[in-house]
Amino acid sequence: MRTMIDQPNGIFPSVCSLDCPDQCGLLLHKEDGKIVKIEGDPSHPVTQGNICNKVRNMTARIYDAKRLQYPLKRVGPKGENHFERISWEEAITTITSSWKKLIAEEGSESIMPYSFYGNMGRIGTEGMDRRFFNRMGASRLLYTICQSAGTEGYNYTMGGSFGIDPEDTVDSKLIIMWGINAVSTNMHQVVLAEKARKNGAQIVVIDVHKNQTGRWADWFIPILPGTDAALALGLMHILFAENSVDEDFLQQYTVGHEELREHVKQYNPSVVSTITGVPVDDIYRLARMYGETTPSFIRIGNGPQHHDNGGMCVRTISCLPALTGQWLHKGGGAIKGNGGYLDHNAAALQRPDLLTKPTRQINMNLLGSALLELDPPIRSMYVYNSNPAVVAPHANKVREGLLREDLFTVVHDLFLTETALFADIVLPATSSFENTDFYRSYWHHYVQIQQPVIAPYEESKSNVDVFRLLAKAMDYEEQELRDTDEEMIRQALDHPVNPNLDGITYEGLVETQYAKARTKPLFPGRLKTPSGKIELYSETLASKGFSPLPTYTPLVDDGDFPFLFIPAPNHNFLNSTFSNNEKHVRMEKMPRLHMNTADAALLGLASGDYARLWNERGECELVVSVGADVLPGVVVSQGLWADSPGSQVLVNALTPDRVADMGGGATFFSGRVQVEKLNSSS
Ligand SMILES: Nc1nc2c(c(=O)[nH]1)N[C@H]1C(S)=C(S)[C@@H](COP(=O)(O)OP(=O)(O)OC[C@H]3O[C@@H](n4cnc5c(=O)[nH]c(N)nc54)[C@H](O)[C@@H]3O)O[C@H]1N2
Ligand SMILES: Nc1nc2c(c(=O)[nH]1)N[C@H]1C(S)=C(S)[C@@H](COP(=O)(O)OP(=O)(O)OC[C@H]3O[C@@H](n4cnc5c(=O)[nH]c(N)nc54)[C@H](O)[C@@H]3O)O[C@H]1N2
Ligand code: SF4
Ligand SMILES: [Mo]
Repeated sequence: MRTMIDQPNGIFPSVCSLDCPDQCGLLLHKEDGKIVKIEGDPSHPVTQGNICNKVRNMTARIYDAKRLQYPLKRVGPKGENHFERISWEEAITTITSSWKKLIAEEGSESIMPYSFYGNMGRIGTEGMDRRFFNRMGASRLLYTICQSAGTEGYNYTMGGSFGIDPEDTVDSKLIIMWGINAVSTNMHQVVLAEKARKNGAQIVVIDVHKNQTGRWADWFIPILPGTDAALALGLMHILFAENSVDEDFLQQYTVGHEELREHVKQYNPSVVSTITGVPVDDIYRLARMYGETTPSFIRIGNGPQHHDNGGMCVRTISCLPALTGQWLHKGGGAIKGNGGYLDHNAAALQRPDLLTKPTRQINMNLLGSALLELDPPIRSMYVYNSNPAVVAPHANKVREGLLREDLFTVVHDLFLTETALFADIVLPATSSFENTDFYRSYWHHYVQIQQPVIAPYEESKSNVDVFRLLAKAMDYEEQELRDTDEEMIRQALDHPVNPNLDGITYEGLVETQYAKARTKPLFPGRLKTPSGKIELYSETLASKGFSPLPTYTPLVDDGDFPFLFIPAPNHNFLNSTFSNNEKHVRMEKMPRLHMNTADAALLGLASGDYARLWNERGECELVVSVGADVLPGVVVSQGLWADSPGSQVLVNALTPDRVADMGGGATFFSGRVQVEKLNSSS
């Protein structure tokens, strides 16, 4: 059969592999064997041919002259970009002989994988890699950097990552974007909300920064960072006090509503206003709007959960739709994440049974401490699908760890990332358009497939191919370490306990490119919580030492610095991806620090000035943008910018590596900083 690779010209279906809820259908235009244009696939039911600028310009990344072409080995000091070309054979032999020696001398737990979702394809991110490291008995990474606090919090209320079908949100009459910069990070939710708006829906945005999403709202509500749980409790206070709750729904589908009614009496609007910075009148206005409007929809973003109290915060917000019985109405309810609907057979894909005895688990948010303080130490780290030197919190500590001479580091990536500069061996990775994999969105309900459209770039190899090679060189004989891509996809999709996937097969996906899971609304129905109902009161939380009822807890004291620092994502990068591609950097211009006019005046700062930010963890320098987009006492940056020695744009140098209340989550947005004007001469 003629594959897409064999056809030098044509238009071929594809899927966006980036870590983005939208998971767009794509069409790749090929001329003379090269991708010349990327556009949206108009036949995709949710994304309907619209894609973001990042990916429309992605050909520039795929064929960027800086892309890695062949394996490299380090020939000078760590971190200083002295590398020499080597063959794949030499690379694999160097890695596996080092690992064999380490396993014999210090045990397999001295080796640690580090990865995330730079490519969301499942066999490449949680397939052959997991099989390999399970077979080895390596230390295990806890994948906590993104949404784990909020996911755990939401689960206590709702029993899993289940919200409403986003396609139904066109019917919503009130849409609250709560801590999500959807214009940049979930653009098709914005398209759907626009359709709802045409039918009369109001759009409210609650955020610490009036960014592009705040500007798009009908009503923007600025809030102090880390205080959203208090606002949600204040809304509940008013809803109960004014009898705007749906008693029938509470009776039938929730547990703990009587306890909650009593509990929220303490969160009266004036108390809540003092905590959140939201005026009392606005708290009433929002509560009444919410109490009176059906169907209403809350899109819960990642912002509020990247805080010390993030788990409980999301747990609290997710109680709101139950109070007014929204889940029974099409277009009513909430979405935090919808991953639960599309659960594939993770055990068949990852093969945890290959791990013969449990090994230590390492929270990826504590990478710096893991590299510097663990005993027995990590002696080798294998990084793929991620760029921890830039994206991980407390970056200076991470880099100090990466500099250890006795740490053998391998980085597999498409580019010589900031992390790769610390590597002993660098391996070139294929782009997703060169691979076979399957994809499942964590927002819409479609499973999609990627088949290779172009041949591997130069000597690059996919994650799965590299792990097959490593397994062979380690003399691991198991068949599951030799399975083909196709076999692995079949194993993952064969998941009898998730009937939503019934009928979704490898053949079907090859034929149709995408398939919608057989999902149905959550209500009427039984949730996967212990009671089967929405748990406004959670015994499970109580048993873990938390308040069983939704509660506001202030952020952890992060020292005596005057500003809370929110280093959020930006529009034209995806985490650190694209930060090294000229076109995307040009679109984003420069890293800025948004600051309130009153604060700037006290510091003698004006828009365009350089400011130095610092705390006990590190420092960075950003160009100030002064205005009313943030409240006093808050400073916001956007984007994880590429850094080189002396560039001082590493925002994660300032972020704390404390873990959140739940899920071992990251607390990127709970750090404090000092800000000062930089002399133009420095
Ligand atoms: N363009 C683009 N798209 C992306 C990404 C990207 O880097 N760039 N990253 C992808 C990934 S991995 C993820 S996880 C998602 C994340 O996308 P989102 O869910 O949008 O999460 P964030 O952008 O982290 O933060 C959302 C908003 O929360 C605000 N915020 C911070 N703290 C608080 C708070 O205490 N309360 C409230 N109410 N708001 C707060 C920030 O100002 C920001 O506007 O986006 C994905 N899509
Ligand atoms: N300050 C601050 N820090 C943050 C955040 C924030 O909001 N603020 N957001 C956090 C969040 S939500 C997340 S999810 C993390 C994300 O952090 P990461 O997962 O590290 O995301 P990226 O920076 O996009 O890096 C992905 C890397 O994978 C590589 N890659 C892509 N495809 C493949 C492949 O097929 N194989 C291999 N081997 N490599 C591939 C890319 O080239 C890129 O270098 O960052 C976190 N860091
Ligand atoms: S990054 Fe998101 S919006 Fe852009 S093409 Fe990919 S899935 Fe679509
Ligand atoms: Mo993320």
